[in-house]
Amino acid sequence: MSKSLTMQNITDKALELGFALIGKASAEPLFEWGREVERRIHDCLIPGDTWSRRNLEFAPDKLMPDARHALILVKSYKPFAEPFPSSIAAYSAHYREYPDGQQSALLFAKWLREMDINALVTSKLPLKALAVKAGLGVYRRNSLVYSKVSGSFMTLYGILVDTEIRGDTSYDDSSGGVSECSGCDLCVSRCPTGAIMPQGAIDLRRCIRNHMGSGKVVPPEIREAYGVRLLGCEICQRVCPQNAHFLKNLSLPPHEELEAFSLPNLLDLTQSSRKEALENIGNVIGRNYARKNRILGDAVIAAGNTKDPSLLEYLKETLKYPHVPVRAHSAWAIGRIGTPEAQEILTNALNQEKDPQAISEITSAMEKPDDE
Ligand code: B12
Ligand code: SF4
Ligand code: SF4
Repeated sequence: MSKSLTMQNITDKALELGFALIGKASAEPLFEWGREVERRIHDCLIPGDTWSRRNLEFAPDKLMPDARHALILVKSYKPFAEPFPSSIAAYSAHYREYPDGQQSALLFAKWLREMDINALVTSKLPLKALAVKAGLGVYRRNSLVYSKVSGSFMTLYGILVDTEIRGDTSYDDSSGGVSECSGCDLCVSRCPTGAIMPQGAIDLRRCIRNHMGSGKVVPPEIREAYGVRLLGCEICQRVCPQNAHFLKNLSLPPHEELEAFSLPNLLDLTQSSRKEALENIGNVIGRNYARKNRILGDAVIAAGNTKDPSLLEYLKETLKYPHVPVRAHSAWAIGRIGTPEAQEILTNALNQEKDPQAISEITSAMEKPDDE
């Protein structure tokens, strides 16, 4: 039982658990972050209703009244090689790495509690702002934090502690916390939906990732930019010259893992296949993301973007699925495939459909067959 831990002890333990870096920031409220969120909600860059459901908290003492520090743990990962094979819906390595890092963060907190230090693992704090404050990296214009060890390819975890931890980390990558993007604006110009504002704020209405997993109808103007992806978009990281070094020698996930993300597997509505498919992808990206209607809604968009007529046999079934966004996306996807068979499926569905939003999607899909 000892409360006299130093940053050196803490760093040794973090490295032992597989983290690349750890830093500490004081537990004072992050007023600047709070003001920036308010501004973005006011300017409609952040939709206020969905944001409040995230329950992010800029004042650490709301989560732990006697918090002294926020410890920020950094786990580095290699992104996957791209493109994925044509019938596979892509997912970002971030989501594969996150659950393991979370387990390690929980072990870290347990270890701290064994030293009589109250420790709370939380994802409810602004982790990027804290990482920058802890000197672990800098913000760049794509709104992500970059460290010297991983570029932007890292996952962050926060642990609040109630005890003073002496000493500093041996590195300081803060450079004032501000990006050195200078003349570059590649992420701004290459984001397929124009979601990155020149000043470095993300317009959540346009960011593809913000629509993924929402379970809602994705605005039609965003759907094509999804590409054949299921979870995550890395375009603004892959075009970044500051990440070039970390984008060498990449590999695809193992074959068995990729199979779980094959579109026929994801779209098959047969009861037993569905359960198995969700279990398999949940084992990779975590159960929180592997939710039935949400996965199906996004998989259908990815299927439309393959323009592969062999997927019509699945899409004609998802076009009858109970959740309206899945039907709406299915109509769009079938229209995008655009073969005579696709037209026939849409015509038949129009006679059966009762929901006004789904009817409108079927009608637009029939009116504008995608003949690019
Ligand atoms: C909400 C959220 C999202 C939202 C909104 C993202 C956003 N940029 O706000 C959506 C769903 C879109 C999203 C997407 C992604 N996310 Co996210 N997300 C979060 C979450 C929960 C909160 C982020 C947040 O605080 N946003 C609010 C804004 C106001 O905060 P901010 O971006 O820090 O804003 C500051 C800067 O803009 C800076 N600033 C202001 N003006 C300027 C001007 C310039 C020039 C610069 C450089 C900076 C700057 O000051 C602001 C206030 O402090 C965190 C987890 C957490 N608990 O923190 C993960 C997190 C940020 N996401 C993460 C990741 C990996 C992603 C994705 C890459 C996932 C993927 N592969 O698709 C994408 C990237 C999209 C992008 N370019 O941001 C990682 C980031 C790792 C890193 N290297 O930074 C985090 C930390 C998750 C984690 N635990 O690892 N995400
Ligand atoms: S994650 Fe994709 S859609 Fe979102 S800002 Fe980056 S490039 Fe644009
Ligand atoms: S692509 Fe250019 S502007 Fe965008 S984050 Fe990287 S260096 Fe900065």
